[in-house]
Amino acid sequence: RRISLIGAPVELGAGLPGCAMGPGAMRISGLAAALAALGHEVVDGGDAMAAAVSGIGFGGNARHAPNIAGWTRSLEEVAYRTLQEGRLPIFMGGDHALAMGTVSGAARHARDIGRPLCVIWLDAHADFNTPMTSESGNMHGMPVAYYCGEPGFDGILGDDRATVDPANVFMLGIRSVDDRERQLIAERGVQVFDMRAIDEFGIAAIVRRILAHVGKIGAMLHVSLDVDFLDPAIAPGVGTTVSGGANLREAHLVMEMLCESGLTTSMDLAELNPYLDERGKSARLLTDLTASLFGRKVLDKVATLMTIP
Ligand code: DIR
Ligand code: MN
Ligand code: MN
Ligand code: MN
Repeated sequence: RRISLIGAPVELGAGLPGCAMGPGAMRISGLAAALAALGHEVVDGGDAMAAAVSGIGFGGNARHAPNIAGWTRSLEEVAYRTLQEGRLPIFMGGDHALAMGTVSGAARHARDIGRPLCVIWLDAHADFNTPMTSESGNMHGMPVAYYCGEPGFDGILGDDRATVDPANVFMLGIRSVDDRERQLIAERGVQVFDMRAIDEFGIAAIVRRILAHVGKIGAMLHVSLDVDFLDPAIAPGVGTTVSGGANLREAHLVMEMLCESGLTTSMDLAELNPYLDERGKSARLLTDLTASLFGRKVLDKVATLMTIP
């Protein structure tokens, strides 16, 4: 595949500084080389840039709205343009507010070509707050609400912006949701598979059904991976750790199943905070997981039980 790596050093969406160093850490961890070794054509497009949008201010609680509005406009355009050129963008974050732009741009491209866009949201959090519901005011807790078209974010992109149907958003790994956020995701019909669902049904059964749906409706697929989807024991480099996350094998299994499906058309690697990481541990894991998604595997063929006589 033709892959573009794009740095998205957004950090004012999070409560703590440090995510702006994420793209640098991902480059040092060897992401480009790992993907090239799998036979992909990889171009590192450098870091995107953004200018704050003056005069942006919402009602309610949204810290650094002018900065995040600028990033949303910039990344929306980069995502749209990259997909239009027939390339697969991987955004190296940057906090998760980056997805306000990346998913919106992917949605615009999908709308242009008459296909729906599905999103697989791998995260401890639902990120479905709006400026009206947020307790923290941190905009990395709002991207899903934004790209699903919730009101309260006026003036970032035009009124004709492309949005995602909440029924096409599949959340996995969720284990921390605010009260008003919980109400909103239920009302909008977001498909939430929390850690309890993963424990009970197994992550493979869930992912298999999601991918069957995506294939059936002929959708494009954006995969957004927040470091805190992973258990803090394997991925400490994030500002909002929540215990009880996905383990190493569950995370790789999701990636391997995504790989086999061939459905992924764009991706975010979000919330890596190298200042909080343990000597590059989380950055290396993100690189390994991305490599799994793009073809690294243990065997050439998936083993089946039927091979035992
Ligand atoms: C919390 C935490 N729901 C908030 N959110 C996120 O601030 O809105 N932490 N995204 O990573
Ligand atoms: Mn997130
Ligand atoms: Mn999170
Ligand atoms: Mn977060």
